[in-house]
Amino acid sequence: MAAGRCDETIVAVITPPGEGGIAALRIAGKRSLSFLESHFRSTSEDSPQFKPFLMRYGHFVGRDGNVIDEVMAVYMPAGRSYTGLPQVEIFCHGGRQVVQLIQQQIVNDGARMSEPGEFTRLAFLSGRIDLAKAEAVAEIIAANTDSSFGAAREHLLGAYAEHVTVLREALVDIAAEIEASIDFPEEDIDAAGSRRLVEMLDRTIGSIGELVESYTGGRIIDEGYRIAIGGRPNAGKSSLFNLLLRQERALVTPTAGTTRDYLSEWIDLGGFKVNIIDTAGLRRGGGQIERAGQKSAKRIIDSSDILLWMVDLSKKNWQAELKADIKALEKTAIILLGNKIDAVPAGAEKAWQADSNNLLLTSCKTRKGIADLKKSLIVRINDKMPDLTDGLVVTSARHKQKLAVALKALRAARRKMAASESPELTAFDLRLAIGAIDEITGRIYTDEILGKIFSRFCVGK
Ligand SMILES: Nc1nc2c(ncn2[C@@H]2O[C@H](COP(=O)(O)OP(=O)(O)OP(=O)(O)O)[C@@H](O)[C@H]2O)c(=O)[nH]1
Ligand SMILES: [Mg+2]
Repeated sequence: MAAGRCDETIVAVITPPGEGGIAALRIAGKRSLSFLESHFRSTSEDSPQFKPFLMRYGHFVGRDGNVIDEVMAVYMPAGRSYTGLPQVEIFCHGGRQVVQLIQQQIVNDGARMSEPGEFTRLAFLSGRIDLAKAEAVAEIIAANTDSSFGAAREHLLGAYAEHVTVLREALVDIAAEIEASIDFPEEDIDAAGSRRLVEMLDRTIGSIGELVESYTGGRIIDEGYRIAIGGRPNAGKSSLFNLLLRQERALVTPTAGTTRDYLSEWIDLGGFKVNIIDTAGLRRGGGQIERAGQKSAKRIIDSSDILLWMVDLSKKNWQAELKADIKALEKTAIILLGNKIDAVPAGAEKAWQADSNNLLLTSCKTRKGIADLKKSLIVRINDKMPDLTDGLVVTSARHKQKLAVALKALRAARRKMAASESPELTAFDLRLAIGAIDEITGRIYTDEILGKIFSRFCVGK
């Protein structure tokens, strides 16, 4: 696909599938304007030619001479379009058939249907945007909470890429000075000079370290905060799941062992994307299906950001059960919920309150404690968040990995400088770090990297 890309003209519908007021198609490549002009008929008498960026109204006419739809169309010249190539956009009525017919005409003329993310890939390859910004385009399309939108917007506006570029320049400066001392040993770096280099390197290591750390929150923004609901059968897990979802999603019955498989749903909690998973109740015994459900429940609990462990306070032996369960769970991020508080005699919960500070009393029946639980979850998520206002949060696992590689190399360089090892070795580590950073902005890339990134896009972006 890479070969011949420059000569091809590609087309895609850039609005979502289905019916809508308006749909849009984009054509990019050398022949885009001629494709448009061969189908466009102005309904007034003005010139048949398109001027850049001037939206025109007219008819889109098929090869057979029949009008397909009334459209608005615009032409953007090379270097001044989204892709950087000559580009055309056609706005027609948002009917499935209309859109398909227009697209088919352009394909019949010789255009190829675009692949997912191909327009943005072209924008990157034509040098119009860097790779971090291309990824931010995918992020902003996928953003459906306050926090993910905020981070994506800052990435798109470029504060993050700029910060990374500044860090890269600092490293290039340091490397250049060290390399000069290799090439011209008579210009050896003096004591003051090497102190200055070490300080610069320390500052850069600090900044990259902060970026790596911001990924704890960044991952939550991108992938969502994972909340697992666990507990013995019949504790009220599915009831809580439904309450948090505000819909009767999971089956709730008085029979222990109702939930066999796990259920996973997404909600917006305080502007954060949250993944809530209702699991099968954990207990010894049960049938084959129940045991399989419990196995997956353990896995979900282990990989969650927080476990809500529900305890049925109306059960006589809950204290002994809880003690044994906590020991077996080996999970530290946990909130204990003493549930069914409506069904126990007043004062009976005292034993519970003495236990620990990570606990709440709830009733899924009367909704007591549910608002407090939500508040405490939001506080916990916020605690993991870096400062989102400056946009310097790493939300991409790919970037985090490259930054970690850079950080490791820089720490090695720092050790070598401190030990006055040969400058060749230090310079080598610095170049490694610069290379890792270049993969973030796309200064260095392979088709494989691009393939991975752009396959996450939708067709038409
Ligand atoms: N009185 C009272 N009953 C509750 C409360 N929460 C849940 N229940 C009841 O307890 C029973 C079990 O509730 P579920 O939500 O199905 O419990 P579960 O933990 O999902 O159970 P399994 O899926 O079988 O592990 C149902 O009859 C619920 O109506 C509560 O706060 N108070
Ligand atoms: Mg259940």
